[in-house]
Amino acid sequence: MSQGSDGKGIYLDKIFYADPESIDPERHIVAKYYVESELDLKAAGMAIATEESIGTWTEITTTNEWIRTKLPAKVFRTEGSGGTGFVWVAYPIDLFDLETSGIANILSMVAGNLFGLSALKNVRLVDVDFPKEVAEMYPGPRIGIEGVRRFVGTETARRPHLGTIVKPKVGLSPDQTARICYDAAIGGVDFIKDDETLVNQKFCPLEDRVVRVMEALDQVKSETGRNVLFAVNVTADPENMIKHAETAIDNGANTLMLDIVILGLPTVEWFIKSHDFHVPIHMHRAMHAAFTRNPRHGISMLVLAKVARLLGGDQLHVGSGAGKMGGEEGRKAELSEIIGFLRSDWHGKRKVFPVASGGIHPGFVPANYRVFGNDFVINAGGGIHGHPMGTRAGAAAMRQAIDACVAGVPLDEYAKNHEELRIAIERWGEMRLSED
Ligand code: CAP
Ligand code: MG
Repeated sequence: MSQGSDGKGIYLDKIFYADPESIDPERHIVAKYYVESELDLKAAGMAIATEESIGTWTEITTTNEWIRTKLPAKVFRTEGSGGTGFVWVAYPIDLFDLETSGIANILSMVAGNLFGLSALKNVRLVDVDFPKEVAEMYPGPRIGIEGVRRFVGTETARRPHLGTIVKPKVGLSPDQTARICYDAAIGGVDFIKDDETLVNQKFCPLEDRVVRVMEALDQVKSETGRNVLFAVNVTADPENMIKHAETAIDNGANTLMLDIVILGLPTVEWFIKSHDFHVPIHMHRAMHAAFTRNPRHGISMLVLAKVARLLGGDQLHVGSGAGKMGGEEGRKAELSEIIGFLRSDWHGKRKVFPVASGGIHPGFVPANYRVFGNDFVINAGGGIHGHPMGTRAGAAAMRQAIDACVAGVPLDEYAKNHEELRIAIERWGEMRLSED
């Protein structure tokens, strides 16, 4: 046992270590971390367990027997060699104030001070398992994949949903926005969203925008019979967020969008738990890359996805199999794990629609389809509104690319009889897939 004399602030006590058999997964939140340290893995894990439960850098004279026996987090498993690898830390449920501090209190421990510990050169929270007792405190998605599909009418023919982000992302008036939404919807999109940067700017007030866009989508419904979702971004401080959401819903909005990282997860928890607007919640993840991007440090997207599902997201941006913000080879396995999680049976919660977004155009659809399969939303902003023939043709080209994938026909083959797709491929090219 050392007591902080090494200048790294390490205090190790055997109470922060346990045999795996002694950990009851129903009585603990279990976090898996990747660490790089000069300490061996067990000690590195104990440093996390100490800091994030009852301890600090030295022994404490005020620690009583109950605290020492009931509340320490414990390392119970390591994998790797030297100081590099994975450690599993179990946090007893009794540590947490689940009723009145919820996700804030959980994150303050499993994802708190540990990222700054000098003893750890790098540390990444890669996964978290919540026991039933914690999961039951959260609604999970109220609508889920099936509810969204029911609204759009794709429960049986389970093709991917096509989404768009109105572009330019900011600067358009409500009328201009509505016209673009009409064209996109007529062209074949199922889902339209505000950009994460658009809320209630003077050039495009939220109320007017919702009124105009919903009129346009009603028009589409009367012409085609199709229901199209429009996600209104209500991201703001809590007071304004509620005002924006009520205004949106009162004017017919059928989806609400939250920038969940920017808002902070406890705000998302409060918003969803205390208000049921009876519409899907679309979760944008802007700012996530500040902590998800470095594979050796930070917090994984899988962890964010687990929390987002607990809190009640119906659709969540997860990155793409190919596009401007995804598709790196090393990240494919991680992406598949996240997609698998969102669509798995989990604590009885509804399933979340994974959303691929960022720099997507028709030429990238097959690469994304290969990773996601049928149950996902594929978004294109520039890849629709930048089509040389305009938004309507851009949406049609994306739908044709999706239809080609579902039919198992190569894109260039399908493009021979589909002009919009052919022109999109001429404009932006096509990503050829390897045979694996
Ligand atoms: C896509 C997008 C999204 C990003 C977010 C944008 O537009 O709306 O914010 O996809 O990325 O403004 O860039 P484009 P992620 O289709 O025009 O690129 O889903 O990876 O968090
Ligand atoms: Mg955006």
